[in-house]
Amino acid sequence: MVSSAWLLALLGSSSQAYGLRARGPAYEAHPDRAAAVKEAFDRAWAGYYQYAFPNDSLKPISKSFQNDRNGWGASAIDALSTAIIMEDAAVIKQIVDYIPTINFDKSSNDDKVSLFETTIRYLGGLLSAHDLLSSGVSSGTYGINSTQLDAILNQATHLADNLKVGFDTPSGVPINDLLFEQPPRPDTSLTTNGLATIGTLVLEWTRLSDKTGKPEYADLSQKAESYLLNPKPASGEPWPGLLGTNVNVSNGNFMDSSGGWNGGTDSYYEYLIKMYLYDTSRFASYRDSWIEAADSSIKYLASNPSTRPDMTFLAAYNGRDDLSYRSGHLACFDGGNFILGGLTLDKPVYVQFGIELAYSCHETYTATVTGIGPEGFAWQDGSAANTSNNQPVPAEQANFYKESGFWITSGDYILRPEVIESWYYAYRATGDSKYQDWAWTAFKNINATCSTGAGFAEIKDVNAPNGGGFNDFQDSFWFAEVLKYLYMIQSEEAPWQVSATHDNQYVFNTEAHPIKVAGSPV
Ligand SMILES: *[C@@H]1O[C@H](CO)[C@@H](O)[C@H](O)[C@H]1NC(C)=O
Ligand SMILES: *[C@@H]1O[C@H](CO)[C@@H](O)[C@H](O)[C@H]1NC(C)=O
Ligand SMILES: *[C@@H]1O[C@H](CO)[C@@H](O)[C@H](O)[C@H]1NC(C)=O
Ligand SMILES: *[C@@H]1O[C@H](CO)[C@@H](O)[C@H](O)[C@H]1NC(C)=O
Ligand SMILES: CC(=O)N[C@H]1CO[C@H](CO)[C@@H](O)[C@@H]1O
Repeated sequence: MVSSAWLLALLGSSSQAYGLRARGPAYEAHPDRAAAVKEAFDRAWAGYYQYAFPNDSLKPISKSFQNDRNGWGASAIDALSTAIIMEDAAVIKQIVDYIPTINFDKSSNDDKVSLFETTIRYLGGLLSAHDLLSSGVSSGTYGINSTQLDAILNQATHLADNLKVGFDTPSGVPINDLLFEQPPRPDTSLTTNGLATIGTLVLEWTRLSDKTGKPEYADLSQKAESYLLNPKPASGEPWPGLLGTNVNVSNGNFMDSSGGWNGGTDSYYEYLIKMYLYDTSRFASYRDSWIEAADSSIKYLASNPSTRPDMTFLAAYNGRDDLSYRSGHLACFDGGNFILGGLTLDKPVYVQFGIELAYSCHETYTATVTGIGPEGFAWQDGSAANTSNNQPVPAEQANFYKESGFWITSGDYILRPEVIESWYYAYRATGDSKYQDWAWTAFKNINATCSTGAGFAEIKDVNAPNGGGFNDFQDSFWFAEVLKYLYMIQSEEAPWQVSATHDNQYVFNTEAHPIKVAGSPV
């Protein structure tokens, strides 16, 4: 028999941190706040349902619609996993009834179909809904029968069968833009594809294979990914694990040395660690690439603004010698991804670094008149060695930069999630209620500034009173991501909540759709 003293000694020897980690942080739900976020979701949904459904997106001010995602009801599919997490039975029923009627053989206005956007929003949304609704947690709750469940997976499969022509290139690196006249075909006038649009397919396409038992979807996406995991030529990998942006679809070679954690490259890095979380046994090499990228980022890209050494952002690069100190709202997912990596790999150094990034993105919110962070910003690196790469501070923002540690290069806010997403991971890692408070304040500010007409609209200038006016558009990721992270950070424990103790049952795709993990929980 093993004595408890012996067991304690064993645990103690594998570091005190292990004991803390095994127990995990304590969380405290705020049902009142969660209910207020759900009110916002229901209001946005009601506007969309009345004026835009089953078109893609609501134009909240003119109370009309826009088909910006091929006319398959992007907002409906993007809203479904959030409605399930919020237990919003009426909305779930509306969307589940609609899914079998979607015609994935035809794109509205014959618009080109983006392999990447369609994968993360539609394929991810359908697979996530199927995972959630067929799990023990949700089954039966909403009166959804097996015919309806099958229709969700059949539509996902049908969509992928139309999309898979994108991979029909000499290398297997896909072409992103597809023409959906039947039969579908890739736009072969395109000869390159980008790091993020190639490297942010593998979770959804692998999940589809794992659910259907048909290996071809996983094989196609993993073949494409193989060129990213083993980049060629050497100039395509300026630092270990940090890659260029554009890839030649004929031979899979990188064509440049520029990148970072910004739009165009970002979610390639995000998915490396998420694939390992999805299945540790199949995706260990993805983990290794993530570790290389994370270590290189900490070593070579971490930058403290000259006026605010307490803040840390990641620089962008064009080769090793040309760093540029600019970032934006999109890149602010990076904190959350470092935190997830640290939790998954038991490396507190990554969690700590992610928390610094999440804090710094928070400072982009608190600095502005609306309390909402801008789309794009820049700074000067504080270390004397790097002054030659520093851009001049715009004169009219000199005082702002002195106080805030960044200046605004693009002042709009388009209902993006990433800053709040990183606070969600910071909260799950630490249990620190500060992050719930940050998210609640951000929600109240977004709700106060962006509520208009039949829903929520983008604003033109986060640093002007009332946001400086609206753009008449509510993107589908408002439903999929912003409202979901705002809700989950305040809500009760549930199987989809991110775990700090190696028992994640779901992993979130880049559109915040929870995908059921396939391997043993890590
Ligand atoms: C968009 O909505 C309009 C008006 O309700 C409807 O006539 C049209 O069929 C919808 N388009 C699609 C792609 O569903
Ligand atoms: C499943 O539910 C749908 C929608 O309520 C209904 O139309 C259909 O008849 C049901 N099918 C079965 C086999 O119960
Ligand atoms: C892409 O690779 C092909 C095959 O090696 C080559 O012929 C072509 O010139 C390359 N394209 C560019 C733009 O470098
Ligand atoms: C959000 O905005 C709506 C509409 O303006 C308002 O009724 C509601 O009270 C707001 N919620 C919070 C928490 O401020
Ligand atoms: C983020 C950044 O620019 N870091 C660089 C600052 O300068 C030193 C010395 O030249 C470089 O090693 C860092 O990469």
